[in-house]
Amino acid sequence: MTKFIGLFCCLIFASFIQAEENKQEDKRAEYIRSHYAKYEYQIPMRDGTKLFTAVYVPYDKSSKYPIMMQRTPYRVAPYGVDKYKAKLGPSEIFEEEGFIFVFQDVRGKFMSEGNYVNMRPQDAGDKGGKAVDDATDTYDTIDWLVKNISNNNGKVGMWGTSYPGYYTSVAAINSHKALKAISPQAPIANWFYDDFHRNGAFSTPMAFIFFDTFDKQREGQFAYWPEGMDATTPDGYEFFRKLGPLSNVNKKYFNGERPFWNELTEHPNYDEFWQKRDVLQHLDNVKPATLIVGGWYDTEDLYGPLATYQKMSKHNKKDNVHIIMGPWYHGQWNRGEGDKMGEANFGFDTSEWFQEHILLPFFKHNLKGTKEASLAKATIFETGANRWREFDTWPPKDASDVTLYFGNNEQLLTSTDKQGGSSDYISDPNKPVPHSAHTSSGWDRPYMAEDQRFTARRTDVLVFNSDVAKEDQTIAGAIDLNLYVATSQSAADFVVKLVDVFPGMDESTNKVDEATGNRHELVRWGIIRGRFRDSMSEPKPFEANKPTLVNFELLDVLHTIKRGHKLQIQVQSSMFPFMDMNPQKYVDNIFKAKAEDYVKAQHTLYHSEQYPSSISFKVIGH
Ligand code: PG9
Repeated sequence: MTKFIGLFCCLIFASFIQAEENKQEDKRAEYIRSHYAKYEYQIPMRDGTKLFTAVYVPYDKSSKYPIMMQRTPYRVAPYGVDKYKAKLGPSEIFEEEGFIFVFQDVRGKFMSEGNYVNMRPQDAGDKGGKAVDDATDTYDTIDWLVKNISNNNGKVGMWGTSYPGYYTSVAAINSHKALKAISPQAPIANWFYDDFHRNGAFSTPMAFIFFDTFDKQREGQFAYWPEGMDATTPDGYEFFRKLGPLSNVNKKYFNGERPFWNELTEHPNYDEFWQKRDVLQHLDNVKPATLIVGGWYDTEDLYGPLATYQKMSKHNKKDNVHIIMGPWYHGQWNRGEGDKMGEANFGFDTSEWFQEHILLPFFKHNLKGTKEASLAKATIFETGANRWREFDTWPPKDASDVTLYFGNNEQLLTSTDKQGGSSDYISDPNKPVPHSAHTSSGWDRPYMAEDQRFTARRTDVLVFNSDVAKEDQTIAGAIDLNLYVATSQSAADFVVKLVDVFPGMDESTNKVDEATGNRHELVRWGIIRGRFRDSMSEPKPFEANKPTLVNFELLDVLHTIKRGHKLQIQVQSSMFPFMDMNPQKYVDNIFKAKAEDYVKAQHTLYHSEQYPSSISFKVIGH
């Protein structure tokens, strides 16, 4: 009975919270309606194509306002001048501060005319000609807005997350002179490294779920989002295992009717198709002030912000490019509380801190000319220690090198193992290592900081531990992996995870730590499809049982392994269903592999003097 009363109280409490949240949302909507007038335009581009654009203008005319624009392939709904968005800025403090907010459907999507091209190659050249791409569309739109929207102050800012983050980077190519500030947030930089590709491995759930609706072909303009197929189970592991080889996606579900899915499967290697879609090659001359935003736990676009920052900051003379990396999942900085990521706890609302102290001051300074505190080159959240740090380069220059070698008895050593040895495991495509202990569609987020005890205890996962740290050790930047491996077959993936192992006892109370004792918290993971070990464009098989060097990198971290903790490395050959399963028998194109190509294999990791597998990283002081 008490159980039922407890449950009843919980339900009442939950509906009370929901009612409070709804009230808050209604208040926001009311605020926006009473402070902004909405207009809709079809803005003509240089080739005559018209792009649908919604504009929200402050009623207040006591001063002129800058424009904050977002271009999106995800639609600018709701449509109709009487229908308002529930949110105009990255957060409500932008709406209160006052900007002219502009949202545009990109060429060929929803209510805009023209043809849509996924990650369209940006090849129209400089802005004088008649050729069009997304950069010229941005230029033409800005030109029209500053000339036609009343009470604007002639300055434009752009922001967007993910695909809209990519369109924000694109705006910097031969940019319009009115574009003064951009914030590409989790921008896609290169679709062979972001979202569904990772060093040649493929995220079936992401691509499958996304392209089911996004890639549905329809004629003309339309306001609604197409319907997707119904899920048949909440369990992605089950669903994607039953799906079988990737060639079944068209046979069982897409029926050949998702054009970009088809293109993707025709281009399994990093060929010209993908190379043309690498926006980084165009980012050498970025004029607007730039603030790149990324999340350490972004399972979709972590490569994008880091690579965009490296490219923009190295190749531009002006010191106008900044980055912030927080403890966030995809977009959490604009919509979540940013105090937790699954089981990891950061102690305070890092998203609110970012909006107030970084993002709004950045746009106000560059668009309204206010004298805000100057922004560090790199503002980076240090996980483990849970605090913000500022650097004048990222990764920090002032750092020392550490190399740890894999050794016998599950050890990580500071020198090569004199005893010599190797560790092996059987990788079975019929029973791949799950990417999470929890059930999801296969495309989830909190797994990025999940407790890894569920994999440490499997026989197909190798585990190596450092000694217990005697003092705090802060790892900064990317982690280099040098793995000497062999397989009994001709193809293999290697997944490496960097894990922070918490002590069992709380050092302040000398008691067992019930909450976090012995937690194995995931800090970073990465994968390489072994065929791409020497080149992403020219794959090749492994020679069976021959020790072979595989080099790759785990993307950057800023993480402190605290005194009393251990650094753990796990090595495995699947991360399912988030990553597709390698057949383990070499075939030219895995998208066309057959069921019989998926075979069990024994994989070996060497840790001897002759084949000294190792990891290297940089550590910084406090
Ligand atoms: N980068 C995200 C995405 C693109 C394509 C597939 C899946 C995810 C995004 O725009 O959210």
